Order: sequence, then structure tokens, then C-alpha cells
Amino acid sequence: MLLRQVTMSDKPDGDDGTSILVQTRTRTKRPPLYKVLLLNDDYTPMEFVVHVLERFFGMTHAQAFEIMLTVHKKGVAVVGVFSHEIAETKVGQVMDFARRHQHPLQCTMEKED
Ligand code: TYC
Repeated sequence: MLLRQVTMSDKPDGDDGTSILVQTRTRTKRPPLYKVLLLNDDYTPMEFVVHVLERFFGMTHAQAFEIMLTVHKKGVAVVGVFSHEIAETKVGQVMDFARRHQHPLQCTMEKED
């Protein structure tokens, strides 16, 4: 919200020495959201992917197993939607964890429409 003082320069006649405040609504844009995607590959063990989904995305074992199967069958799935900073952190955590365990699991992020 922007406060603009309206004075006699806006209203050249009838100066009575007073002024009023006019509120102008400024457009507030919500920050964009990012989908975090998990990609299928032929080598990462299913149990490892389930563990990743439980550990970094707070899923129950049943939820994690279901999403893992979706990725396995369809090739990709959205595993969460976050702010840019949180999405980057999740992608980094998954990629680090996969690399440390020598699995080729890929995790990426994409701006939501
Ligand atoms: N396709 C893998 C397998 O058959 C399992 C897998 C699922 C790998 C999901 C990655 O994001 C993934 N072992």
C-alpha cells in the first residue's frame, strides 16, 4: 500500500489549508512456486528411492512407495511444490545423497505455471 499526500498542487483552487491522504493499492505478486521432479533410471534401487521420499519429502512409507512406483512406470513425477529456495535445497539434498551412495538418481526443479 502506497500513501500519497494530496495537496494544493493537485487541486489548485479552493485552498483551505488542509490536506487528505489517499491510499493507492499497489499490485502485490506472490512469488513463483517450483515443482520438484524425480526422474526414473534403470539402476537406483526402489528401496533407496522410497527412503529418499520419506527422508527429504516427509512422506509416509505408503505414500513414498506409491510415488516411487509412479516414477518407475511413467518416468517422472512431481514429489513436491515449494518456493525457489526450498526447492533448490531439496534438489541439492537428494542429488548429494544419491551421489554419496553412488546411485544415478536424478532430481530437478521446474517453475510452476
Ligand atoms: N527403475 C528403478 C528400478 O527398477 C527404480 C526407480 C524408481 C529409480 C524411481 C528411480 O526415481 C526413480 N530399480
